[in-house]
Amino acid sequence: MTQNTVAAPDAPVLDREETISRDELEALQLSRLQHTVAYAYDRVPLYKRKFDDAGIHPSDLRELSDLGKFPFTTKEDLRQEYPFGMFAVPQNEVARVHASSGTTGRPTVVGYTKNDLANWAGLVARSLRASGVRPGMKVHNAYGYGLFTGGLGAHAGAEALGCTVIPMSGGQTERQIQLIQDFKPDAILATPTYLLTIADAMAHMGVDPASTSLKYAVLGAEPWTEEMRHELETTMNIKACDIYGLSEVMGPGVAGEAVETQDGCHIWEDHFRPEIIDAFNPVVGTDAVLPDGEPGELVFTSLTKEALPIIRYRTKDLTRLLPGTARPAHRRMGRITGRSDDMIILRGVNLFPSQIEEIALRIPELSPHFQLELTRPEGKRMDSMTVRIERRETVTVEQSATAARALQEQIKIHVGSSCTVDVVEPGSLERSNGKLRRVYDLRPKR
Ligand code: DLL
Repeated sequence: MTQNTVAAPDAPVLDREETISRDELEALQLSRLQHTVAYAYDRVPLYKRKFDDAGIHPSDLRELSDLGKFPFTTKEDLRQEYPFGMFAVPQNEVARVHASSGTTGRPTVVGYTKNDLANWAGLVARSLRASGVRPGMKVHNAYGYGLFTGGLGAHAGAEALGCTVIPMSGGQTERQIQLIQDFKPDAILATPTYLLTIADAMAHMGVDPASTSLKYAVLGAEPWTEEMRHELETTMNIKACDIYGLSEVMGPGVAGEAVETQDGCHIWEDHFRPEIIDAFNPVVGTDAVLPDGEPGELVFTSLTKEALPIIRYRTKDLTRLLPGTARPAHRRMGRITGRSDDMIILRGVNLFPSQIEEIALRIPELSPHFQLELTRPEGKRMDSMTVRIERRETVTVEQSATAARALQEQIKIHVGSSCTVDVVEPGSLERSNGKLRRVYDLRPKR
């Protein structure tokens, strides 16, 4: 258990949709879903083509489970329709666009009508409130502003909630720290690894990270673990909650975590219908939809979006659906273990960086700063992995050698892979400015 001295926030007034019964919610989902599939079919040529090819018509959607008969949408579809081919409204009704950074190929472009922006802000406000943020609080927003949905999405949500927003964006860490000390914000919005960068830089500047005015952090945009939550909560004396989302479906605020339970993000099911499918089944059809509780790939259908309705979007995020708790009608998602396309296959063993984070943070001598390097040594047919990880400042080189052996053993036991562990000097690995790159794959391309 994490110990900290942050008091529970006052009980908030919730949206009506947060408190409705599951039956009421499903009735709302069905009517919104029927509208959305018909709307997408009528207005977006790609959907008409795909539905016709699959021999399915919007009128075939009579109950929620019929959704499984409709074709999936992928990132590739959005790329092919670049830039605006998937928009369902004329350009003059598009109030804003965002785009993914797209390290390879074309970026994916997403659009919002005024109503979409209002719904988005409302859902981010709902997520922040669930995570302990209250009207009147000062909110330091360190998600990057610009085409990325994090900065402006979180900004609008915090404003809609009635907070005072400090629009910092990512980077310029020393300045962020100065302003945290001067403006005394109650909450911070950032990626978990960027908050770690801030905490680390505070310590170097002689500022005790546990002594700031910050009480709540709402962290997302990349995978993180319970061990990382514990690390951040204890070093900063805050309550840290998760927030999930993706541009293609909306942006941050598709799902948010409640501070009183801290047991995973509630998917806001009045706006999105989630499904879990068998990600590794090569022939994905209706039979690929898995029951709640089973791990697989998360798929979303939007229920209210106007500019970019999205039908059965394959997120590539791996998780499972769990029953609602703090918001009983809204199912939760388990922590994202990783993305199906980020999975490392090392000599036949599947692994995700989050597994290494989980194991490493249980070894007190090791810090949360690590990278994974994958290589294929010359003349060898086998790949190898090096975990490069910083030791804690207080730990000697001798102590870290024992820790390295412990990490190597634990990875072998829990993941099943042999690897090399290289414990490096504190401060020597690159720090995060937003979404952190953990994996450096230097293997020759096949
Ligand atoms: O990262 C939206 C966002 C901004 C969410 C700020 C939360 C906070 P994209 O850039 O489109 O959008 O990236 C979406 O990031 O498919 C996941 O793989 C990952 N991701 C987002 N939130 C989480 C999270 C934003 N809480 C992709 N845990 C998604 C794990 C997350 N992964």
